[in-house]
Formats: sequence, C-alpha cells, structure tokens
Amino acid sequence: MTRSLTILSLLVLPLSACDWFYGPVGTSGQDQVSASSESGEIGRDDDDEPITTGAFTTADTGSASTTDAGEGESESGRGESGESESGEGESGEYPANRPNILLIVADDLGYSDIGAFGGEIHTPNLDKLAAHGRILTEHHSGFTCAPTRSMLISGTDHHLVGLGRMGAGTGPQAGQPGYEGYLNDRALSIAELLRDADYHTYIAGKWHLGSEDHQTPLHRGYESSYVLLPGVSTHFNEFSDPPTEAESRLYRENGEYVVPPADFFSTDFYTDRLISYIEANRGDGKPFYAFAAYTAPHWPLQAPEEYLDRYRGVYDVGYDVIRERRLKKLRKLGIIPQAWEPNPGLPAADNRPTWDDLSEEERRYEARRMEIYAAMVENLDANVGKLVKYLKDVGEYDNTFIFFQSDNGAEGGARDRANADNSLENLGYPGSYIGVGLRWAEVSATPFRLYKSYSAEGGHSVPAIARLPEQYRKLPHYNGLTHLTDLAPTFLELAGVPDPGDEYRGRPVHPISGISLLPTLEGRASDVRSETDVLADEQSNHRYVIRGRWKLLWLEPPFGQDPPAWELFDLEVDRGETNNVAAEHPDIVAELLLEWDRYVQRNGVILTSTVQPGGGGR
Ligand SMILES: [Ca+2]
Repeated sequence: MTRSLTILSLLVLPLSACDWFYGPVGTSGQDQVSASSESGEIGRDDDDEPITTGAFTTADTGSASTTDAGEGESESGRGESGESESGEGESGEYPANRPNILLIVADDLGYSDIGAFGGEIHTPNLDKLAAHGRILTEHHSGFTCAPTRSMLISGTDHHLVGLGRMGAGTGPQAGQPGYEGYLNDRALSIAELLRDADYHTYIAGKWHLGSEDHQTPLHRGYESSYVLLPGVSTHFNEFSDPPTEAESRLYRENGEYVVPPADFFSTDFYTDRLISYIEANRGDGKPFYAFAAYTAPHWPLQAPEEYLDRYRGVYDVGYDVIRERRLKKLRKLGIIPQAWEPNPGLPAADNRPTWDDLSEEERRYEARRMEIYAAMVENLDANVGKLVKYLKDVGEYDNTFIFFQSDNGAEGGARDRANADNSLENLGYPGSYIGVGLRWAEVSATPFRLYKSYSAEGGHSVPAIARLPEQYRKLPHYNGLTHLTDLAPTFLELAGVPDPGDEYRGRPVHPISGISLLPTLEGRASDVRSETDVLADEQSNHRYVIRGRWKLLWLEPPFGQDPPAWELFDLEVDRGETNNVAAEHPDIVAELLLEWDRYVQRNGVILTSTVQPGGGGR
C-alpha cells in the first residue's frame, strides 16, 4: 500500500535464521534478499544487560486485608467441548530447529507509553527488542481485553468465536452464536494447533475466555498454564485469610483453582511461572510457544515498592507538556510523519478538567496516578528483560520469534474504588485501587483520538514489535496495516503447520481470517495487505472500517457526531481523526458502507444501538 515505507532491500537476516523449514505453506525461508542496513544498530549488541526483576520466592504465609473478587464478566452457559485430543505430533514429522515463539501482551498499555514509541517511561528492554526487531506502526487490536484474546487465539473475528461483546450477550444478542461470552467450540486455538504439531505450549497471565472447568487453557491446547480467569484483579495477593469462595476462584493452574502465594505481584509471578514451564522441558528437542499474557498496566494501578518512586516529579508538568514531548519524539523516531495533525484530546468539560483547572492538591494526586502507572510499565519492561535474559542464558534467544503488543488502547474510564485506601501516600501499594483516568489515558494514546473501548484509533491502534529469530538489527518501521488476527497464521507459518481451513480434527471451525506477517517481516513480500483489503471491527456499537488510506468511523454518543453520522478520515494524513471528510467523499463513504454491511453479514454482528445515522439506519 502507498503508506508502506517497506523496502525489500533493507532486510538483512543471517542465513542461519533460515536454516529451518517453514513448512507446507510453501515458503522455504531461503530466499532472503540481502541488503544494506538501516542506520544504527548493526549486528549483535548484547553488552547492555537488561534490567531484571528480583528473584521470586514462593513463601506462602497467609495475608491481606482488602479483598478483590475480580470484576471480570460472568460467563454463562457451557461450551460444548472446546477440547481436542492430545497432541500426536510424531517425532520426525516436523523439521528440526523450528523456532520457539514468545508472545508478550501488555494490558491497556497506550500507544506512546514505551520509549520505542515515544514515551518517557524507562523501558530499555522493550526498546532493545525494537532495536533487534521491527516496529509495526499501524497494528490494530481489539477494543477491549476479552474480544482481543479471542482473536489472538483463534486468528479470526471475535463475533464468530464467542466474544462478540464482553461477557454473554443480552437482549437481541442473548443466546446468539458468537455471543456466548466464552471461547466457543467453533473457535480454533493456536495453542492446540501448535501442541498438536509437537510444540510445548505455555501461558501465564490473563485468560478471560471462559472460567468453567471445560473452558480453561488446559482444554484449549495449553500444556502448562497459570491464569487469572476474569478480566481484572488486584496485582498483589490481597485475599482474605482464608480466601473467600470468590477469591479462590480467580486463578487456575493447569485447570485447578489456585490461590497465589502471599508475596504475589502479578507481572513478576507470571514471568517466573513461564520461565519455570520452559525450563521444565528444556532440552527435550521440542520448541515452545509461550504466551506472557501480562495484566499490567491494567487498573488497579499497583507496582512493587522498589518502583513506586522512580517517577517522582516527572508528571508535575501536566498532561499537555508530556503529550507534546511524546509527539516530538514520535516524529523524531519516524513513527508518525512530521506533517500530521495529532488529536488534541476531548474539550474541557465539568467532568473533564484540564491541568490548568486543577488545584495544587488535585495536580499532586493526578501526577501520582501517572507516576504509579509508569512504575507499573517499567516493571513490565523489566520482566520482558528477564524473559529475554533467560532465553539468552539458556541459548534459546537466537531461535525465538518474539512478538509484543498491547491488547487494546489505554484505559480512560473512572476506575477508582471508593472503599479502598486511596490516600496519596498509599497509591500503588496493596489496599489502593485506582485507574489512571481520562486525561492521562489521552496522553497514553498520543497521538490518537480517545482510548480503550472505542473504535477511534486510540482504542485499537497499539504498540507492536516483531523480532525474527537471529535478528540483531533494527529494521525500518513497517507502516502497512496489520491486525492481531495475523499472529495465528504467522505462528503457524513459523512452525511449518498448515492452515486447517474450516475443519480441525473432525470439528467445524471458523477459518483463520488474518494474514501471516512472516513474508513481509522477512522481506519476501512488500506488504501484508493490499489497498483493497478491509479491516473492520465493532464493539458496543462503536464501529470502524479501514480500506487502504480510508477509515469510516462510527462512534456512539456522546463521542459521535450530532446528529449521528458516520465519519470518514484519510489515515495517510489524519490518523489523529481531526478532519472528517465524509461530505467531500460520498463515493468512498458509500463503498465503505458496503464493506461494513459485508463485515456484519460475514461475522454475525448484532447491533443494539438506539441511534441511527441521519435518515438511513443500519
Ligand atoms: Ca486490556
């Protein structure tokens, strides 16, 4: 596509990266084009060691005062099976030296929070990953946690596989296919496909795809798993002693309910669990697929004490100054074009004060929110560093494909809990329970409009980094359209596993709709999508359709048009969505509305909006 800056000749990979066979998808991996390098980091540069977290110990004294029973959506109904036979991959059936796959997903991390994407937060390990990999500047995820996770695992639209919305459908969506509220039995699981192809499969972190006995990661192809079942819990063990029934049903390890240890901190613990799973089978000749499904920096904002004061004073300058700094760096890094209008944020209102509207006391509290958020992100980064260091220590880093992304945009909702100890001095510690708030979420989403839950760019454009096996060189940003459903086919291609189509092990399944990123990442193709390929999504009636440079956008009140109408933006010059050009391009609007209708039809989308675009109604 025209926006792509991809140049085939810029890719360099050592041949040893291509030693393994990519399998029946027909790519040998041997036809790399050789090339000149981009400016900057060439070759190995392992000298600057990543920051690591302290070692985790599993002392389990009882603990805690405040409780959190989790607020994930209730899952109703029962999936029919969700289970498949155990793996039967024969030794020798697959080529030797297939790469490991490490998927790292942050939770509610905004587009410009990490250093590699323009943020002031100290994230040396993710920045290093970008320096050994490739930044995807236009990677689209779901609008919220559970739909995103259903697309990551199945490789297709969330309306097909049970998460058409958060939780089970109500009203006209009740009982309808695709609105089960858990991953349904027509969904493929990338973990199942890889396990059946002789991969070890591990997950630690958030699941959010079903809590019942037959809906756990164990039943979806994960050999080892430690998961938070619903969408949220506190990041420490703040359980009652003994835990309440609700508390004791928040986590499962390998299918069984478990209570985290007393010194639990989510991100540190998940990293250690994942490493222990990899370590347990290391050296048996099988590659692994590991999913670090982190729950940071999702509310409540909490971090280990050693991180809490690292950003003292940094955010005292307020929202606009931080936002301007990020914009400057985003431009300098080439992530957004120089001449490009960023979104200015929502206008001031009684419930949306600007920094100038705040008292000194209010500013101190607001700044502290972002200090804790930044602490949480830095801890997340340190855990990424710990994973990478482990892989290097055991000699697996070279042969590991790594993909990092956020699951959706920054969280802008009001998440403070009234019955918590949210005194200034307790923020970030056990007992506190706050979110980052709307204005900082806008900063996190810089340069985009709105944040998590919305179909504007701030809701679903997420930071993303891909690193090929044996890649030690930063490749030019890829600016073409990519989508989270592209990961499943990418992983299959890496593993040499054929796409199963619409049936797997005798079970009808929704086929993968994403497109493998591998040809583009390896320089065998210039783009993932053509100018005529369409991306579309809907959640809570917020909608978008993207085709090439054009984005048709529908936002529900109060953020949509008044009177209600679709908006049209030229993403090539206006990804900040500041200049609605629908009136100037009625032909494009009409074409994209047809694409929208096709999307609704194809994916069984059931809209419940009470507002309709002027005169029409769709
Ligand atoms: Ca999320």
